[in-house]
Amino acid sequence: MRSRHWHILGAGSIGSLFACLFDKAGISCSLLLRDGDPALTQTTRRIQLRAGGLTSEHSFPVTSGAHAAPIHYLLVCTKAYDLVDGLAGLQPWLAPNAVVVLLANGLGYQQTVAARWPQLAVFSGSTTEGAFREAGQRVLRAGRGTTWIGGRGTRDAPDWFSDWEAIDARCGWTEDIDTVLWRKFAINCAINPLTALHRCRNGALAEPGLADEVRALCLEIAAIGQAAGQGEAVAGLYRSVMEVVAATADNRSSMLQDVLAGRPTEIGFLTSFLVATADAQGIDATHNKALLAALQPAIHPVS
Ligand code: KPL
Repeated sequence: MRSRHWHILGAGSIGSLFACLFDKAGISCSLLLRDGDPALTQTTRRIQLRAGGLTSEHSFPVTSGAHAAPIHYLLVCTKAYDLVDGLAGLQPWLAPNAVVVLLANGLGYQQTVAARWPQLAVFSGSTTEGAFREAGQRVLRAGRGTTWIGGRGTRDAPDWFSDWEAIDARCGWTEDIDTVLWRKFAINCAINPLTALHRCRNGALAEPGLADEVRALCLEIAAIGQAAGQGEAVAGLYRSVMEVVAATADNRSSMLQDVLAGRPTEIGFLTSFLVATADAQGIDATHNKALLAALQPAIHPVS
């Protein structure tokens, strides 16, 4: 009999996917909404998961932090720019030593969380699962990926990780989550802003004109990574990026989806963080700075 109950903050496509995978594995979980969210008038949410031609239906309790307290196991799948505020809103309802797994794109918020909540057991994750919301609460699992979780200074997987091993997904524990996060960050820096700028699917980055831009960006990102002590994460970056481009050719990147939906983007936790890292190391970031400048009209459209 399992006794752990996971709360999921951020029921977008990835949060919904993991909620459904937990539910399928018999692991209890609920969806956390912020105080004042109009959806709190519902007590349950039904999510349909379409995967491999099959559709399954899942029903989850919907709750606010106050009603969920004390929260022992929290999975945060918000956008990077919502993560710190989301966690701050839940802070009063977290049990001392609560386990918090952060599964968002980008870099930068991890340091903020560690500095602000040193008492929490914070872990980070990185996933290449592909999911998107087809309509309403219907989520399509577009591609199976791998999810890595780890925490600084935690060599062996804690007991709670057995929940992740029980779900129908490739999940691994890593003692070097920083390298995993940096590698995904570098890949996202090469793909997401360019696809948002050119409003193209990932596959278009393999076409002649754009592939040269990707190569120039990768060279620069790799040099910045090297200078920041992340040589292992950026080794063979262009090849890795092109593999992801091929594997996700039909996808719209998350940043392009944000731009098309008129939402804020995660640029502050991708290219802006990269450029700040380059400046701190005294490394050239001409291509990424130009990309950041070119993107401004797309990410802050004048209405
Ligand atoms: O992680 C992604 C994203 O869009 O955020 C990639 C891997 C680029 C897939 O689209």
